[in-house]
Amino acid sequence: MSKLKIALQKAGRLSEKSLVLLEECGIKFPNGGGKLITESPNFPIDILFLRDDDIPQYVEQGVADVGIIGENVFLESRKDIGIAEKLGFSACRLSLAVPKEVHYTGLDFFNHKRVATSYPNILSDYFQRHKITATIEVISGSVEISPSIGLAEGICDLVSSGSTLFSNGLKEVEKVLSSQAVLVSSRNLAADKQAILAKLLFRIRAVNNAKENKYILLNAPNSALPRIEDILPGMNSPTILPLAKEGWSSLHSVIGEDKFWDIIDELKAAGAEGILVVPIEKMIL
Ligand code: PRT
Ligand code: ZN
Repeated sequence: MSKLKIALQKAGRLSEKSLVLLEECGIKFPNGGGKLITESPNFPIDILFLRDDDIPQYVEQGVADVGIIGENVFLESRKDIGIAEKLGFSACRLSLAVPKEVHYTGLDFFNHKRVATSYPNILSDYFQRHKITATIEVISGSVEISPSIGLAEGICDLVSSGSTLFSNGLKEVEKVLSSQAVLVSSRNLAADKQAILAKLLFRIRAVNNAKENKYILLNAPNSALPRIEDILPGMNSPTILPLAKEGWSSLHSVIGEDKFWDIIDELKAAGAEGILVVPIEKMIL
């Protein structure tokens, strides 16, 4: 039987979270032990451990069928592969930054300046779109020290908390790209591999939908139910069960994690009591 080959980052920021996602999808695999390839005993998948920068090429060439990388690596690679799913973890942004003492008034600052980056393709597209003429100095690491050693007037690098920029005396001035981990896929998968990928995607979506939602249970007087049902934008209509207490019901529904605190206040105001919010492990839509 054919198997799907998935490429994951061997050691880095995406490694652990990629493996956790597969585990949450019920896919088991032996403890790597430094091996470059390992097979799952309970799902038709082989895992290849690679450097993230090599993954787009391997997927394009069919050495791997799918892979997990940052959107930044996907776009920079310019390989002919597709994004099958955005995965929601390892979020960061690719930003332009300049020394903090610079009086920055807009993108024009970069005209005829040197900008150091490991993302020359993304940056040159960005400058072209914004009609900026700058020299891009390509370096592969420690981009943030370039201004202080006189290599460039600005940098374009990944930022998450901003503390690396801060501790190097730089300030973020423009966001070039928002990025997160994505599942990339070859454009020519055989039908049997496509079927395995569909199964994998079904599981990934169930896991990620669950993370974005909470299960909510509450008690309310029957007179308050119509108002409460309006407040709760559940998957379907909520489940309502009568309580032993005369004229009261228990209501169960699903709410988005992001709306949670706003909705709680409205529910209390509408007469809800004993509100319980619990995590959902898997959610099939
Ligand atoms: O060895 P290999 O080539 O496989 O790994 P790598 O060193 O190229 O990549 P790695 O493990 O550092 O990052 C993998 C992916 O994680 C990136 O391609 C991004 O999609 C994502 N990611 C998320 C980040 C960050 N957040 C991040 N903060 N990648 C890098 N950084 C670095 C950034 O380059 C800068 O040096 O962290 C520093 C900034 O962080 P803050 O928190 O100080 O702003
Ligand atoms: Zn890398």
